[in-house]
Amino acid sequence: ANSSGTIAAEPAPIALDWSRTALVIIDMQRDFMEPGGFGETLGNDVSQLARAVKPIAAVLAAVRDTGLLVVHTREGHLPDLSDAPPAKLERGAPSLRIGDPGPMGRILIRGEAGHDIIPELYPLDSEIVIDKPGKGAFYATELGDILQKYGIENLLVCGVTTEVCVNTTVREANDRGYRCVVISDGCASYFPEFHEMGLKMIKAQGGIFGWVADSAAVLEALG
Ligand code: TIU
Repeated sequence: ANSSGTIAAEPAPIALDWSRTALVIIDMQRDFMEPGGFGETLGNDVSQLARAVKPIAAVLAAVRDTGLLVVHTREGHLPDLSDAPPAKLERGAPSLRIGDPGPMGRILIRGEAGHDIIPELYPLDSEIVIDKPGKGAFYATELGDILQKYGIENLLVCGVTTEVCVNTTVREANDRGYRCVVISDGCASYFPEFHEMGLKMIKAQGGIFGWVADSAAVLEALG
């Protein structure tokens, strides 16, 4: 495999040293992807997210071959909800909120079936899994320390949802000095128009938060 590559991204191509690049897969959890989870309790049509799975699986396979650092994130809370702010807990249908029992276990609680990553994208034991209480993957997690330890400067970012956890994480990463390339077809939203605008917001103004490229362009660069 090559040690570096150039991704045909927007607003401009970007050359990346793979040894300083990590793939970050955001919140590909059953709670967001499947009926009966947190996403659906918020009133969303979860079928909108399935389209991101195959592109992510293809990039994940290529990245594993090339030897990039792989980071998976999961949004969720401790069983006693001590890390969940009241302002987050009080939202959603009163009948089924964070911590309530659902068909996949307690909604958005660490250790429950719904909180886990979907089988198609399941982490290898050698990969990093970050549990996060918020939308951004840096807030109240060890992610920054881990990336620093591995000498990471660039992030390939994908997952769900485009305008919520993906955008929040990219904005956090941008302020911390990381170059972020968001994989367009490896992200999805419950709202197709938010997906489209969420990607535009990242690459507008000369790439104000980062770059956007589709999975084919990322695979091509990985060789
Ligand atoms: N609701 C929604 O679009 N997303 C979230 O609550 N979390 C993530 O995006 N992971």
